[in-house]
Amino acid sequence: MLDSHFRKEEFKKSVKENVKMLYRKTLDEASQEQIFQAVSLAVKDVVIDNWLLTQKQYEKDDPKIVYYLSMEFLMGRALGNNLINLCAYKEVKEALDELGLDLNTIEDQEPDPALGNGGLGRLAACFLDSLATLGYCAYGCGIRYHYGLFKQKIENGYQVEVPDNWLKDGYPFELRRPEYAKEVKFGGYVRVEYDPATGRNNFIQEGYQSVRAVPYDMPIVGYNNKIVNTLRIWDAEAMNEFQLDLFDKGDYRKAVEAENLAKNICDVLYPNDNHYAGKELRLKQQYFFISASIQAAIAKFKKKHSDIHDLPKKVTFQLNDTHPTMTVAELMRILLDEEKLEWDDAWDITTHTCAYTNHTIMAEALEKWPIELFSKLLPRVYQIIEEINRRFIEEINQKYPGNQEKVRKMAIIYDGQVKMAHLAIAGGYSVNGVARLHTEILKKQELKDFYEMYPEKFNNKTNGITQRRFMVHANPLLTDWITDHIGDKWITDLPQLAKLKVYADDKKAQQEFMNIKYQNKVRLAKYILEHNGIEVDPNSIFDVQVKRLHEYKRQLMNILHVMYLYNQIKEHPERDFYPRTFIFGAKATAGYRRAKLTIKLINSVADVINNDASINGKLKVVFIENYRVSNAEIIFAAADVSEQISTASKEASGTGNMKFMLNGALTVGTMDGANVEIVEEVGEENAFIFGLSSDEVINYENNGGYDPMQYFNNDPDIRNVLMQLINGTYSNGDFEMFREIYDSLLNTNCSDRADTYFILADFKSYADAQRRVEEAYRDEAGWAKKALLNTACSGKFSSDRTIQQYVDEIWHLDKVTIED
Ligand code: 26V
Repeated sequence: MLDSHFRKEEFKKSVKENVKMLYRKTLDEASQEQIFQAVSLAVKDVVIDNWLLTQKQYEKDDPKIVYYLSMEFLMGRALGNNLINLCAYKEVKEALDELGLDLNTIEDQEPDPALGNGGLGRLAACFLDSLATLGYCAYGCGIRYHYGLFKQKIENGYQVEVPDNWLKDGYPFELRRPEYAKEVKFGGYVRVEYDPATGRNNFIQEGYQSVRAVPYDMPIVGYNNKIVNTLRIWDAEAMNEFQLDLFDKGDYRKAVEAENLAKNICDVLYPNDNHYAGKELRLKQQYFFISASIQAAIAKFKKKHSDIHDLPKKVTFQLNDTHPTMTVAELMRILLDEEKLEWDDAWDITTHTCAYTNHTIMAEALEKWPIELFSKLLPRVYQIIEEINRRFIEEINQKYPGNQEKVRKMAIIYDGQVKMAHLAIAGGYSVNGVARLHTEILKKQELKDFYEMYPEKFNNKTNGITQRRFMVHANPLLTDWITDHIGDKWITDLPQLAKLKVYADDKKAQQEFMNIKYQNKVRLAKYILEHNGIEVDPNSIFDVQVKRLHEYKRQLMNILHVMYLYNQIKEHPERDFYPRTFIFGAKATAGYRRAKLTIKLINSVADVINNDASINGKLKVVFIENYRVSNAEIIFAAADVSEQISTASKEASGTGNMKFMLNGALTVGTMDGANVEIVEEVGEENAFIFGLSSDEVINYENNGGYDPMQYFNNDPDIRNVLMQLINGTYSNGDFEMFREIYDSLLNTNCSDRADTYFILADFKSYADAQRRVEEAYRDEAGWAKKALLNTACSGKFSSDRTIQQYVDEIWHLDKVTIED
């Protein structure tokens, strides 16, 4: 399907026109950035036609809508992706070639919209792509942060954070929609007023400050189906009229306060990943975008439907973790105070409209807001939560008479705190984990009491990724090769990749497959040279760990193992050692000291090893600065080995693991998160599994008995490596630089338990898995077969499959096709 707007001549004309109109320039005078804007505008023109068409169809069909509510959408660049999904990439590339322009260079002008931290935000972006591609009516709802996730610079081996001013040149793929603005109220108090007409109390919020929420819409282009959905992100502005009103009354201070309140709500994405900090501004952000989104959703519903009781038939609010849990209370507020429903009615509607996804079992990520803070900022919402809590405790008491322990563990408000996960579970009809193992741990451990009370709410939805971005856009060579062999249906039906299995033993196919991998490694090597100034050998094994830096993900174990290998090579220079390049990419939350020190350690080890001529380049270590969606695409395509080495039970799913697998990398991993299902699909012989099981880890955690000192005392290899942390080997003789890391592994005084993440327990079995990697890689045909099988068996991990399961088992949406 080739849209008429992408007839080359017309497209070329449109680009030239745009450059003229926007900048009063001719093509050869325009900068690459200006050309990016002009090309994007030409693409947007086509997208907008389909956007209108889609909205018309929705208007006509009135399908059920899912609102995917998320504090984060880690979208990555839009231009290339839109061209892929419009099936116009190649045509546009040619058209631009003919104008003497390079599409890759133009794509590189686009800032990465980085409105997310990591896995949870990127998953939201993949889901939007799949929803549009499968033809479901869906809105992403979020926040238009003016500054996305910080950019990372490495200075002297340390991470330095630089603000990400992604909007500074204007973002061509957003549309401001002031006509849909909503008022959001903060603070003040609640006045109760008896209404004789209804015989009920009215609850009126007074003395509050208002913020105007203005939506910006971004198009979400479905693949080859003319569907364009909407990501709606809200920006905060001062309420001008309201302000004037206050000013008239002489309340200047309040007017200024309201203005300031609006100013900073959308300033910046909180850069924490898996760590709750309890900041007031974050609570403001949560209520801000939820109130605006829910108001807009109800207004839209009421345009077509007269009976609010039908809401659950037409709308689902999916809560992406607990961050949007305010939805439960805000929906109750609207149903009670504005729609004037009785409590039971309102609760029935709410609990059939909201659904919650849990993305982590890390205790430090659980959101618990102090009552003080909450009730001051959101007095009416807090009142409603109190009543939800009162009734919920009643229910617990009915089910477990006299069991105070249950109340203590399950109450929504307890110990002066509002527990958002408990509210999300009580207030919704579905609770899901994001991989089979994760969901089982939720049911058996973290949320055991809730599972016991509401078993019917619990379900699993194993994560997935979109092959449109992570294969078609990221890996054009492999895309063409696959399509040459099995046709192109896999682009919307990933399990078709299984048809590649017949080529696993085919010598020619193996060679072609590995040759493509080689070319992608050359591409990455070039990127590394340009951006890091390090030369790497594309013939070496590319062993990659890219993800947020967190102790539970154990980048530390990886670099300790590199130190161990280096020792081995120095001690046994005569031994055969297959050249290896260890590649890291990771951002650490600014305040996370130990994570930042781990980055310094990786860079210090890299410095020593990369500059040691005596090892003949057998080992290289690269830390790729500013890991993000755009360079991720280059990295996944080039990886031989995928490091998925979290402490078992800690990684809810992982999604990078799936991107590597799709691109033919072999997993070195623990039996954690979705790794379990990856191994199930590809076979244990095509991965390198090691380490404690989640049961073993949980058992140690519950019953004690783990002593890292034992490993230190009994294993000279481990002892050597640890001593090098404090003997200056990697710190120019400074004994103190990495002492904290050393202590974290051995010293019980510095945390409640030393080596919280069982690095020493798993070290040797990790090293053994890595030995197996080397051995396997030496067998060229054997490796090619394994790599090819990883791609062939990755069909399950498409977000298309995940979304279809959400639709079938939670959302029950209607499929829409565009008639024209
Ligand atoms: C949590 C928090 C806690 C409160 C403060 C700020 C903040 C910011 C982000 C998060 C999200 C952490 C949860 C998360 O990203 N989980 C990841 O979700 C992925 C998608 O389901 C999954 O693949 C990863 O295993 C999981 O770590």
